[in-house]
Amino acid sequence: MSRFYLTTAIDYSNGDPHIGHAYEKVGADVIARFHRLAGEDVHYVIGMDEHGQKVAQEAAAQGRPPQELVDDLAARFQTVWDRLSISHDDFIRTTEPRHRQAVQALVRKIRDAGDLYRDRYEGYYCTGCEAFKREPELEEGRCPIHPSREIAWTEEENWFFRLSAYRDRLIEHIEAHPEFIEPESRRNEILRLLEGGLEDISASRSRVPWGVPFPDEEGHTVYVWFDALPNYISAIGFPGDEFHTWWPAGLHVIGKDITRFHCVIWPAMLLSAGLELPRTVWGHGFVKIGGGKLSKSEARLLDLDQLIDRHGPDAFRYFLLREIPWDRDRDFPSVDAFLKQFDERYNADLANDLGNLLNRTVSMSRKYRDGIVRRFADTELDAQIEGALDVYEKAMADGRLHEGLDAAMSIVRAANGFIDTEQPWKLAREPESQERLDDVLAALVRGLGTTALMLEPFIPGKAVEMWQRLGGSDLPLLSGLSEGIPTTVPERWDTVLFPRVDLDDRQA
Ligand code: ME8
Repeated sequence: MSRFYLTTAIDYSNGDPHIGHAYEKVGADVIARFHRLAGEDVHYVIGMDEHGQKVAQEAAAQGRPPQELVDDLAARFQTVWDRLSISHDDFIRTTEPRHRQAVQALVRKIRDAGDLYRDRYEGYYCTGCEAFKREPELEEGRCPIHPSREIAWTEEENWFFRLSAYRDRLIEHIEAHPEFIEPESRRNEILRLLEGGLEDISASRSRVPWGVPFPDEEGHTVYVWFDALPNYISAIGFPGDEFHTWWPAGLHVIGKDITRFHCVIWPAMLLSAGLELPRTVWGHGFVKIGGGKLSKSEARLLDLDQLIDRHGPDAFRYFLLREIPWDRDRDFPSVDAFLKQFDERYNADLANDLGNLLNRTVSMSRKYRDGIVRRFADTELDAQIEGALDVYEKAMADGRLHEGLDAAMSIVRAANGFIDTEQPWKLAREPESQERLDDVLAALVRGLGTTALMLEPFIPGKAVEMWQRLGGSDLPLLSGLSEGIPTTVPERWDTVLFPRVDLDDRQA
């Protein structure tokens, strides 16, 4: 069985989970679930980035010990991920002993390779990015990504990592393996950055006690990015041999703001330590409101628990992936516009198109055939189902999740059109059309069963429910789909899959 190791960014423990975090974890979960459906052995890891100045400052602002803050936030994030059915196999926290040991082992390997040296750092530091900044990167003395934060002038004796030595090897690797950075726009950004040259970076901090102790260097901690990036190997047992079960990773999913860390610094660290590089780093786009980054108040208005309560967890997962392409940004004009779009999508796609199709199919199958599904010949709908399944498998394997989702929903649209043209209620009255009626009903059941499987990565709970309403029990793998389509549709359930909401009554 082929293995697929998939990770997301580990989230900073300095505030509540927000919609950007949810988008990333759900998107990666869709990928994990798709690979499982394809029969692969998947290991999906998410977690928390709990060290560094940003977290220490937040704890100080709240007057609490940092460990207490990060424990609370880890529990809070995990509760939301459970509510959203994120199917991760592990949850790594950078304050865990297994992580500390792995980071120290990696730092030692990099030092043994001759890539660490002591020097004095003088320059700016942005706590928002947790990164050192060069003068030309600042705008009017501030970080353009975190303009509300003060930039701190920093002077410290540090350990430096010889990043500059890896520039040529990184360019060669990216050119020889274009799939290393996806989508293409991100690859081009990184190539431009590398062409501009690389400077060595600081790998330790002497004034930030909240971190992993730097090996054999009293008073220094490991710089937070040097600590965070190795989570991808600490979670699978590095430096123990078991780490080779999953390494190299198949895919690191991250946001576009941190591609530099994942496509330059991380691979350079791995090369220095003599470890293999991940196959692909995917830099997804950003959820924006009003053209800008999510502000704190917007994030609060788009509270994840409330969004999940609004139409249920699956509807929220559906909306995120339906509206925000996996390879680009998506800007909503305002919080209200976001909510309105969510409600409309819910009613149009899930309550009407999908929910009604299921209802109609089940009732007609019961009414005309007591639920027995019989097929004499293929119909036009069967051909459309085959075509959609092909498009889906290719799009999903390439990470075009929005196209995969659209392929699944194209079956729903085709099936609704098919009912309108075939008019099964008329066929039922015509003695000469009885075989056609069977074929039409069989194609509808097959269409919905196929859609349920294709939608499982996106709406895992409702997909199983759809499958059961058609008479199935456990969902099959993609390879077992054609033999697995249910053949006896049970009585109608008295609940609806996605109850319609009355939009006039709803306040945003
Ligand atoms: O960057 N839309 O943590 P983080 C989409 N700890 N994605 C978004 C987003 C938005 N509006 N806002 C943030 C960190 N993200 C580091 C990562 S990995 C070794 C360390 C994404 O909590 C962001 O791009 O700031 C990142 O991938 C993830 O959420 C966590 O962001």
